Amino acid sequence: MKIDVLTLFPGMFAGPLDESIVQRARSSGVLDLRVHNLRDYTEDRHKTVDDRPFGGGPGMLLKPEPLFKAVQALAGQGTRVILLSPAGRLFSQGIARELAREEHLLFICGSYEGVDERARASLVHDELSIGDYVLTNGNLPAMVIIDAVTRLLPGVLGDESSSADESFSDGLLEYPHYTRPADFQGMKVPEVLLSGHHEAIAKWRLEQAKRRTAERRPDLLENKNQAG
Ligand code: 4HQ
Repeated sequence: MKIDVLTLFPGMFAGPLDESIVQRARSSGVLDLRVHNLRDYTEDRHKTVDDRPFGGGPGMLLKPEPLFKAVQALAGQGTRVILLSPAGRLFSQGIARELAREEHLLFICGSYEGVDERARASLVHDELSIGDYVLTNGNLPAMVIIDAVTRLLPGVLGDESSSADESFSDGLLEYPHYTRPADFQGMKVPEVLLSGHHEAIAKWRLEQAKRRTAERRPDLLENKNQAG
């Protein structure tokens, strides 16, 4: 998969996407990730990317010209252009699965108050939000989505940690996990997990996952068939 990112702060992406599983996906060639500075697509002497809103009001907006130029340069036929915005569809595991099937994603990370409406309407296929709170820009949301999508790409996760166990408990919260020692300061690991009885273990885990979900996130049980 190819992912391009358009941002005013390319430095924010060094670190989170240079470590761990995402880095492995990149070195193995499964993910081709490129971060671009929107300022490189300006044509004026001052490299202006933002301006004040017509009609007044607080903050600044990303100007249309650099956005049009950048998207024209970076997007092709098979590109899905995504804008990060609190006004977007709420990102979910289902959307992560959808995006993992695309060949090319282009993320536009807005800053300040957002982007000029003409750029949004003409260039953007999909607006996504990572939650109902206000961040300083779209960089962290883009990184969150890239992370969630990358781990779904074929060959990125090993067999052990992969989707098999995830689909078994699809839409449920995780069951409780234990590692050694079997007795830590008198706190014991549930007997069934030490039994070697795989069927009983699977049954116990599913029950625990359902109980936790009912207690903590009953909304997940109600939406189970729609959301995924
Ligand atoms: N912002 N989910 C404002 C977000 C956000 C979110 C990104 C802040 C866009 C202009 N994006 N800028 N929450 O709060 O995606």
